[in-house]
Amino acid sequence: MSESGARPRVFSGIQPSGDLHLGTYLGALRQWVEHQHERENVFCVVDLHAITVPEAIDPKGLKAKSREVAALYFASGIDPDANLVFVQSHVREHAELTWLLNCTTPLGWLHRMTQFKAKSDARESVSTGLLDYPVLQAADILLYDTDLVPVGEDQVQHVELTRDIAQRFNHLFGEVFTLPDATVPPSGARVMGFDDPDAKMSKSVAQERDRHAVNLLDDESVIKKTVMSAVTDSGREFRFEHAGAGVRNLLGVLRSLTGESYEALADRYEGRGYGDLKKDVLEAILETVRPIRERYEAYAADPAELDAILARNADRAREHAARTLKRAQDALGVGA
Ligand code: ATP
Ligand code: LTN
Repeated sequence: MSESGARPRVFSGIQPSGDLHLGTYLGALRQWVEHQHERENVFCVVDLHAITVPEAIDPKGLKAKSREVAALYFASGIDPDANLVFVQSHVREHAELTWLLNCTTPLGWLHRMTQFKAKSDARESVSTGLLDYPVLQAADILLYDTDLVPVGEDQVQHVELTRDIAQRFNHLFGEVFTLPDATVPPSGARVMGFDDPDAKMSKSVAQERDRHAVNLLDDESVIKKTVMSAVTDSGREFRFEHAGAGVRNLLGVLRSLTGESYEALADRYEGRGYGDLKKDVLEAILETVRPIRERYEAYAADPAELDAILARNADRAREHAARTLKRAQDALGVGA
């Protein structure tokens, strides 16, 4: 449990590597918001993770993107007075603990990460940072004595690796780190691409393909085109277990947005066409993103205020991070 003993401590983050989409909202942001007042939360914009791929390195654009992602955290309902929200690179301790953990983590563990395999297979040349990415993620989590890490399904392996890294360190050098657990939402943990329901909806793919994702800041006309052109088969099956991947994805999104069960949805659409399902998915998405977009505009209109909030929070985060880093340094015999 966290230092206070009362509320579990939470850490999670999203990379400023593109536009936040429905998958990021349902898999991560919404569960952060739902439980924010029961927990002590640290929500980070993980820009050091973003630069593990060269296309994210953009001196002017990346800082703006980090601000945009922070504003979207608040616009999605994260209360700025009740949570710590900051940009990862503003707290140097993240990079520094990563080095210490690099030196105590077996290289073979990193080669087993499925996300590294997927991302590196798609590239001719890969940075050292891309392989080391899960160690930076472990540093993020461990610096704040985190109990819970709310993420989508694709990140569970990284959180399990974080536990292994912490356990090994504690075993070899003394009890320094709290062991975290991943939490995955009951629905929406894996939203698939609307243009390719066999692959996870992803920010990077969305940059290349127009109809892949619904982005939280897309215009309504764009969202309409994306949802109405979602790939389905030509059948009429609405029972989740029997439907094709595209229809299962639409049913999953609708269930996640409305809270209705798959049985209720199958009954409702029986004898109807997939066009009706798409219209309802569209309506549910628009109702969700409209208020987010409105609140986002308010934050975007005052970048100086946003920067001030992020700077204050980074100062507070640094205090906690520095204490943990000191414990790790002392355990290894480095540092002043
Ligand atoms: P990239 O394509 O740049 O790797 P991404 O779209 O996968 O990005 P991340 O920043 O890696 O997004 O993920 C942020 C959070 O959102 C993580 O907790 C992740 O598990 C969750 N998430 C991302 N995509 C989805 C998805 N399609 N369905 C459910 N959760 C998702
Ligand atoms: N790797 C994660 C982003 C991330 C993260 C974290 C999530 C970086 N550090 C710590 C949870 C906890 C991703 O790509 N979604």
